[in-house]
Amino acid sequence: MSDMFKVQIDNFMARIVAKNPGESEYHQAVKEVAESLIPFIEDNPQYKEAKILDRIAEPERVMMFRVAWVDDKGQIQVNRGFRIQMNSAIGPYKGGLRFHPSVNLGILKFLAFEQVFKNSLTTLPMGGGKGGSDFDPKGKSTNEVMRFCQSFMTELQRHVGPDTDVPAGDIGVGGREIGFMFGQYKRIRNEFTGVLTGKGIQWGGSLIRPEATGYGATFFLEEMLKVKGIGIKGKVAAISGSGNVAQYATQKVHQLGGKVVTLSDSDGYIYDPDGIDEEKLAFVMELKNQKRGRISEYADKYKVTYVAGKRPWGVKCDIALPCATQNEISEEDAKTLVTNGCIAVSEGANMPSTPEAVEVFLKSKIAFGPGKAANAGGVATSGLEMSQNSMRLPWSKEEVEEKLHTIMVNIHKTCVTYGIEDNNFVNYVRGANIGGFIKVADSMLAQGVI
Ligand code: NDP
Ligand code: 2IT
Repeated sequence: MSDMFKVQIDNFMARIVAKNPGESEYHQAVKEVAESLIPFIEDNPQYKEAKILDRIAEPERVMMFRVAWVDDKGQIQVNRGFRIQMNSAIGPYKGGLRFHPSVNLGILKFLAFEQVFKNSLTTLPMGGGKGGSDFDPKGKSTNEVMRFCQSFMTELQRHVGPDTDVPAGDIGVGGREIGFMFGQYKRIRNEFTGVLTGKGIQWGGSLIRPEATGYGATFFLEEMLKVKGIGIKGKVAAISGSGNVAQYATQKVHQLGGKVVTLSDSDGYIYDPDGIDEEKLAFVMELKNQKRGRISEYADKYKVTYVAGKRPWGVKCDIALPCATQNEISEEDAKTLVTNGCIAVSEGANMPSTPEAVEVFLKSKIAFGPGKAANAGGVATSGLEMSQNSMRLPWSKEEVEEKLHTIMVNIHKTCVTYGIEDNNFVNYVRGANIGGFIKVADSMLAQGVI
């Protein structure tokens, strides 16, 4: 990159850091995008004159609110709730809700920012948003989770709606929490609408939405491998996490003939050299989604290795799908993966690779699919859920999976269009950032200075 661009990026980032102090994840996400976009904007001065990059990095609106609730012991608990309405240029704000003790403004702003580009890449009419709370669902009873969700939605309902802002799940928010929040919204507003996605199938949900993020990340991986003339069949996969995204990535990799040998949670990882098949995955799903236990119990049950306090990136693999959380692949981890022969990384999680790890992947020319492209299948299928809610007609499993597959193939094509470099190397980071940017930027131009 030329010195001129480096100076422009540094100046832009100095403004971002000064305006958003202490929000390190937000700085990280914006910098990655700025590095792709500043050279592109130089060639497309209409965006520069309209200060699109400065505008896109400033949320349209941020809500922060108190969420008080009563625990099972009768004690009052106080959490903080958030909703970031980042960009509505191409549709109502759309993006998940995260419940995790680490949640803060900077983390949700990074997620909302990435969501703007991701949602644009899906080709569906969805703006970008994100929200959540520092509430920790671990160790809470179902009644406590319900009371928290009801209190959270009592405030959030003022800010959302099917044509305004449509939240969904993320870490710590799955079908159970969406149900409690939907119930409270309906009760307060007296409206049965598509205000949330990820709903239960009997009350407005879409088939394949639970599967969509993990399936989509695997379809994206498949497309990246196709460029190299290979498939998933016979490949050994390391997957992190053991929640929604990890579970369905495991299922799809297995269905396509790959062998998933690791899963993890925040306490450690399991290594199963024989691979995680449908039966073992059913055990994981019951363990995680019903019993809400720890992944170490898999090692007890199937007599395999459990490594406490570590991530799975030291395990030899051909392909890697990080599906837990941000910054879970360090520079060292990335070097280990590449040295061990890993040829492709598809990010099921949002920003799981540190900037240093991304650099290692790009330099070593392995196929690296960044989250805003690779995990867009989740929100894309949320978009399909919104369509079905508007029509009041559901689609079949096959129809939704086919649409999801087509969307992922097209996102891959967009990334190739804008990310192709010398010797046919595809820089998916640049491809996703520019490919996601153009539609949002052009819509902002058309809608005037707002
Ligand atoms: P879940 O809550 O279902 O699962 C999260 C998994 O990641 C759990 O195994 C959890 O372990 C682990 N994890 C969470 N935080 C940490 C941490 N700080 N360190 C180590 N492990 C951690 O969430 P999802 O599967 O829905 O989300 C996973 C990732 O995918 C997130 O980055 C999310 O933003 C992203 N994503 C999700 C989409 C969706 O549709 N759900 C769509 C697109 C992206 P533990 O149980 O111990 O906390
Ligand atoms: O990060 C994400 O894309 C999600 N958590 C899914 C968002 C959605 O609205 O389905």
